[in-house]
Amino acid sequence: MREATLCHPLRDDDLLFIRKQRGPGAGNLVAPGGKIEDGETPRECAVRETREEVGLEVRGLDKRGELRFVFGEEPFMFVHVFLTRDFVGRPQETDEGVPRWIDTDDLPYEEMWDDDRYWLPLLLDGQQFRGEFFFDSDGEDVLEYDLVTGLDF
Ligand code: 8DG
Repeated sequence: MREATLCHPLRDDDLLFIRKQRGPGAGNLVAPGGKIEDGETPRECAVRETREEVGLEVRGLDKRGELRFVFGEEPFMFVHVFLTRDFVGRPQETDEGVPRWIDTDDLPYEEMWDDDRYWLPLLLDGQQFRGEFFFDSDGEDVLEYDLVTGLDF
């Protein structure tokens, strides 16, 4: 299964998102992140993708989650989820899109992947989690999921 990362910068009560421009999930609001390259650790990937996609230099990362996605019968992606409050720079527009800080009390889940509504509240609540999400074969809707908390990454 392909492995990828998500890196959620948190500034006071705001999380940083960009609107994904291409590929699966295009049009969704997502955190910076992407596929892990050969020889790269998940943390290195999260730092690189955040630099490339929004121009922030991440200094410290908290690993908060591991998510496994299945589309129909097909494994789609395994994603390491990080949170960071420790970064320098200002988010900048890149080819990946226009970055946007969004108040965590008012997150527009309807503009995100269908699974995010289940685990983003755990991330914001300081929890660590592992989840498995079974989507329809188009990768549009979550049909079933299993989410456990109380982990220590
Ligand atoms: P590319 O060079 O292949 O175009 O892009 P990349 O940036 O390396 O990879 P990508 O296709 O954008 O990587 C997938 C990203 O999408 C990765 O950050 C993980 C994220 N992602 C999923 N599924 C879900 C999901 O259900 N929710 C959220 N929030 N993010 C997801 O793959």
